Amino acid sequence: ALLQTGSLRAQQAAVPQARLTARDNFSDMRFGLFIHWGVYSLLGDGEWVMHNKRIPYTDYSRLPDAFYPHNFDAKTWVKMAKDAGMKYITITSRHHDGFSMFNTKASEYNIMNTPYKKDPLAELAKECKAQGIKLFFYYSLLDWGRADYGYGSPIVNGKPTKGDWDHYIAFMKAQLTELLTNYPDIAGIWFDGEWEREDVDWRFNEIYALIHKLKPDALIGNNHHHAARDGEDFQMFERDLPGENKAGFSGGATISQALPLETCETMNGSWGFTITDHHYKTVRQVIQLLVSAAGRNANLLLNVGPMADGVIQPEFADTLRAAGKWMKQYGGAIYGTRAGFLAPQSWGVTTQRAGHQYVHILQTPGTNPLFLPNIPGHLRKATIYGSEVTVKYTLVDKGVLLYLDGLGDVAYDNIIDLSFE
Ligand code: FHN
Repeated sequence: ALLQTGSLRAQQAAVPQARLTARDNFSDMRFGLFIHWGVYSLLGDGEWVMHNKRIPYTDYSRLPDAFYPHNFDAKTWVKMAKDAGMKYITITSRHHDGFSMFNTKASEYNIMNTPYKKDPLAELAKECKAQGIKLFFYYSLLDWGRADYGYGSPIVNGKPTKGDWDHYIAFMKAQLTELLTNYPDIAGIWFDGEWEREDVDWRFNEIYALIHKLKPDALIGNNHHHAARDGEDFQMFERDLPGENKAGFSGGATISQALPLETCETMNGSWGFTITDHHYKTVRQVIQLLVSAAGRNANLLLNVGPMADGVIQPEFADTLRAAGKWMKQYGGAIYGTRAGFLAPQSWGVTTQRAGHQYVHILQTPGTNPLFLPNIPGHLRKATIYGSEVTVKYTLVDKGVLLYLDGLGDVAYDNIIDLSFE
């Protein structure tokens, strides 16, 4: 059980039951597909191409004229996620380039004004519902192109000196209202880009209240790289497991004890489709990341950047398929679990569900037998997960010595299932 301080309990008490349940269900899912897809996908140089290559907005905004994803098939994408053992999808509805990948009345700069003239997010929402997958929308707070955002202008008294901040906030509210009403099954919003302007008044109290009013069980996450704030329902860690700071983003973020956690990572090194990026993660790396996240109480949101034609490149699809095979066999030690009794170790992690602690051995430990201190209760048996093969053990003091001989038949992760009375 999570230790809760008085103030955390008070915060929780103010949150309606529908949202608390949705948060719990969110954690149960453990594995999701992140999708970065937009007009930038045409250039095959990532979603930051406009900024990185200093492409003037007027030039960049000709890309939509060429956007026609003739191979996009929502059914294929959702099935791919499902076969990978993923339980949800989070897709870019609008990224920093400001282009809306959905049918919006709030801006002309949207997918309906491409030759495609259709709303892929609507198709995706329909398919997700049909195939029982949750759908979240990524939404960028930062906008490189809109005049009212006034990109690059200094902030004075909580507002940018150029642009029209009130107008921009109203625009975002209008779009969020569309996203939460036109896609009624939407599970939540994944904000990003706040870090571009730390000193502006983002009016999150109003924005979050609007979202929760429109859909009381919608979950809000904000990739601001700080401790979670009031009104947020889950805390994400970009390219880091909670508690790590490899990516240099989450150094200051204290890990929420009350909220679900999520780690997002990419299949290679890029979010949006990048033709030159062949740094594909292996199946082993993906599984170990997923397990390491679960052992830290976090979901893994694993990103693919589909090509402009709507196809998810085969290198990604293959890995997802293999991950799905693994999840089918060992998902019982991942889905619906929480971080186990033992804090993450150099050799691996633990996850738990009622009556069970799963010991995931990801690297050969330095010692055999392996000592686990302070086991939670009376150990009834230890087996190799998913089999009747017993693992020898001796109880010592309040812990257990596990004899690891004969392990190694589980690819990527040796899971020992400790059953308790
Ligand atoms: O700038 C974005 C980036 O393009 C991508 O969307 C990632 C995903 O976590 N988030 C931002 C960087 O913090």
